[in-house]
This record gives sequence, structure tokens and C-alpha cells, in this order.
Amino acid sequence: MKLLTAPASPFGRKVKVVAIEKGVTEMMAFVAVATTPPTPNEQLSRDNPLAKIPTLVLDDGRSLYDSFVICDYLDTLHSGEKVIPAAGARRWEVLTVHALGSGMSEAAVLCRYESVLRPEALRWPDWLSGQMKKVVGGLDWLEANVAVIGNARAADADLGQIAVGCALGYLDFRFADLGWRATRPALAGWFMEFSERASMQRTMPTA
Ligand SMILES: N[C@@H](CCC(=O)N[C@@H](CS)C(=O)NCC(=O)O)C(=O)O
Repeated sequence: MKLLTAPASPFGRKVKVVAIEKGVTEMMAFVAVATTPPTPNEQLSRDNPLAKIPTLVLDDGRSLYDSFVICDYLDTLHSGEKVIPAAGARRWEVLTVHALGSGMSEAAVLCRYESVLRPEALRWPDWLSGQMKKVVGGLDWLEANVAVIGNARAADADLGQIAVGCALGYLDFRFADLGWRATRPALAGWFMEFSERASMQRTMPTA
């Protein structure tokens, strides 16, 4: 199977981290694809009508998207601890922390598009600050609830932790000026530990 992705994508990184954590990378080929809303990649559009990465193309030609669906699928390919707990209170915590981490990445990616791709004359500062408010709100919630994310050094990372790790990594990569650590020492400590995982080290974002 082929994962269509890009080295800067926090959603593609999430899938790669899951694949590494769960030891399924050998079943996968990683194909770099460039796509943006104004310049959708033609081949990618054939595999995913939304023209978004990551997209996983299975050996029989069927495609899976979005990143959550791909991670859920990868979870069926190994017999270890699942990144998405099957049941119990922790399942809902993990899914909600995942939604928060991925939502922060989504808002940050939209901010990046707005400030880099959109022609200057068409930019809308209120829209940009509305998206950034979601990122900052997420950071504040995580700082106040760092215990909910769970042990960064646990043997098995879950999908909530991975989504938060990839969101924070994307902020460092594209929004270093935000300086999010200054007022969020607990979250900074959690991320420092989580970043030590081999899966995170091997998937650092690049342009
Ligand atoms: N909800 C999607 C979001 C994926 C996404 O927004 N990917 C970006 C790259 S980081 C993309 O493909 N952008 C192109 C576009 O929006 O047309 C997921 O979780 O996979």
C-alpha cells in the first residue's frame, strides 16, 4: 500500500508515527505529493476527490482517507496495543484529545494557507485571528489538562497523544514565533518527553 503525503503535513506525520509505533511501515511505501487548495494535485484527485493528504492507496486500488480513517485501518494490521482503545472511558478521552490535536493542526494549516498562499489583497485578518484563537484555546486546554493526554513515555502511545504531538511539532515548524511554551510549562515538558520517541524523531517535519 502507498501513503501519499508530504513531509510538512501534520496529518501525514500522525499516520507515519502510528505506522512506526505499531511496526507496520514495511507494508507501506511513502510517496511525496504536493497539493494546495488553489493547486490540487491531479493524480491525488483521482485517488481522493478531496485532493487532500494523507491518502492511503491500498494494493487493490481502493483509497482510504482522512488521517483518522487511515490510523484506524493501520490499527487493524497489528496485534499489539491499539492506538485507539476499543472501549471504556479512555476510548472517549483518546478520541476527544485526538479531535483537539487534529483540530489545532487543521486551524494552523489554514492559517498557513491564509498567510502564505492567499494573495495579500485578499487576506482577512479577522478570519486569521479566529483560526489562531482555536490553536491558542487548544494549547491552554492542554496545559490545564495535561494529565488527560497521558504519560508521554508510556510504552504504547495512543492516537490522542500522537495527534497532540504532531500539532505541537507543526506549530514549532511553521509558527515558531508563537512561543507557546512561555506560558505553558506542563505542556512543554510533556512535549519534550514525547518528542524523544523514535517515531517522532524519525518524522520531523521538513519543507
Ligand atoms: N482532515 C484531514 C485534513 C488533511 C489536510 O488538510 N491536509 C492538507 C495538508 S496538511 C491538505 O491536503 N491540503 C490541501 C487542501 O486542503 O486542498 C485529515 O485528517 O487527513
